[in-house]
Amino acid sequence: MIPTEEMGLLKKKIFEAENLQSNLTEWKEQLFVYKFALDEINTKLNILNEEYQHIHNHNPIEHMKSRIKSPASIVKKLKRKGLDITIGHALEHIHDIAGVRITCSFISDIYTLFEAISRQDDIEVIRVKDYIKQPKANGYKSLHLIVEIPVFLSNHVKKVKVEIQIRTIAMDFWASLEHKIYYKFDKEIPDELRQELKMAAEAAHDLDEKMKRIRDEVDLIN
Ligand code: 0O2
Repeated sequence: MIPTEEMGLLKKKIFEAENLQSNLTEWKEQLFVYKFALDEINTKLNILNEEYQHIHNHNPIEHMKSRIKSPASIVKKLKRKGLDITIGHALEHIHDIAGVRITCSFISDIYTLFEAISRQDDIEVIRVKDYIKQPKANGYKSLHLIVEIPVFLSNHVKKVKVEIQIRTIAMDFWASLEHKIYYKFDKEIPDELRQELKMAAEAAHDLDEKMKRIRDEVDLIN
């Protein structure tokens, strides 16, 4: 025979588990639509890339990777923003639940893509953060767009936000390493390493400039 107090605790735990399960099911249902938004954006970007290849004999996109943020990362970001953990807050305040990262060879490709994306009638660019023109203090560079795209479901149309990060290969190389170091040192990068990263960001920028000059010279020959 289980004592009344223990029985009460057990019932509470079962209630919490059932609640968590139903929350998780609701989260999964709400997040499902972000996959469709990513499918649409990926198709649009592939079309742009192939069209440029066809017309200009040049691919603005070197590499493209998309992902849906995991519920655990969404919860972490909500906590970081000091918000209660609800699906409503996630949908309203987390703009990178669906994310695409594009790497380009040249800085000019980044703005070519930005303009082409902005010209599409069914995409609304709702926020632009240009960390290339205004890099972050640590040296981070990238162009971030938050766009909204309509997803046509069986009985309604849903506007879904997608974050698009566009950067050169050199910027991406830097950002991947900095991201690893940031988490390895639990977000407190030692000063010396911070300085080295800053210098590496400048070297990455120099490389981008040098590659552009070489390409321009080759274009003059052809
Ligand atoms: P993680 O770990 O990559 O998932 P917002 O509420 O949208 O205004 P947010 O999301 O911080 O605030 O906007 P921002 O500045 O556009 O940054 C979004 C993403 O850009 C980050 O996602 C990173 O992926 C990347 N990013 C921004 N700053 C840096 C940086 O200094 N170094 C590196 N390596 N990446 C950066 P998350 O979810 O914050 O992080």
